[in-house]
Amino acid sequence: MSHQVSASHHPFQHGVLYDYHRSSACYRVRIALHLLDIPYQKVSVNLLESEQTAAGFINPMHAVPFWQDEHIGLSQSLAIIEYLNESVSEDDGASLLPDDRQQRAQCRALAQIVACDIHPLNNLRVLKYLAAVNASSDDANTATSRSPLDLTDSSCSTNRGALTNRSNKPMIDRQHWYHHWLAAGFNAYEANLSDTLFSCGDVPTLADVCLIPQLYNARRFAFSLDSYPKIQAIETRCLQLPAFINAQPEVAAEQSA
Ligand SMILES: N[C@@H](CCC(=O)N[C@@H](CS)C(=O)NCC(=O)O)C(=O)O
Repeated sequence: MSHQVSASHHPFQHGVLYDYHRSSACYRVRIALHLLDIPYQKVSVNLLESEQTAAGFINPMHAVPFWQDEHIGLSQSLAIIEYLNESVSEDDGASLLPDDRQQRAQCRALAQIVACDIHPLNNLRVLKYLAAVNASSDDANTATSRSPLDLTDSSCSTNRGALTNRSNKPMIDRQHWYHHWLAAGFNAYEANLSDTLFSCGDVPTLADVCLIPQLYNARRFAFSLDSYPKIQAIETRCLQLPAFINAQPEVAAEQSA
């Protein structure tokens, strides 16, 4: 499997990625674009300023990434990556998926551990919703208000790791929640790995494209990766490759500045 694509065979004239540098779903697409050597332009969408929620935003799901080219407008990172992959593979045989059918299925399964079983549960709107539910159960009793993102409220007390509000109702702690779903997913991911250089063989694939951004998020939330030696070894290898380095949030932020 090769990731080299000749410059004359780019499948799109006008590929545009609606992107936020810290979004891990966008980070996946940026890695894939670099691995497939597809040139593109970016439209920055600032999630912290809720630009994705604007009426008429290009993605009715109000999320990034979103891909637009002369043929299609497309949401969902995995759909975008498979579309990009197929568009390039048709011309050059480069692929982010293994040739072997069983390995291909296994690769998609690993990618979906991250994209379906970890990420959606730890997404910004889910964390905001948790915070709002916590706040409303407290506010109903105390008539205080707080930011929907503030889950470390001083009015919470801990009881064997569980948080309660002033009226002793259980609250969900953001860090606990985040770590719980990371551990569930990474435990399964690690258990599925064999002794190959990358997640599915000896070249990077769709699985690695999903894994690396999730590891970036895990570190942001102070999640220990000590229990995952194979995952860590794969991360080290990926982060030596230009396609992964150039897609990193810090690099993407500089490019957008
Ligand atoms: N399943 C979607 C998830 C897209 C998604 O939720 N993106 C996040 C950033 S990683 C987002 O835009 N969140 C905005 C929000 O939650 O308000 C995908 O894989 O593209």
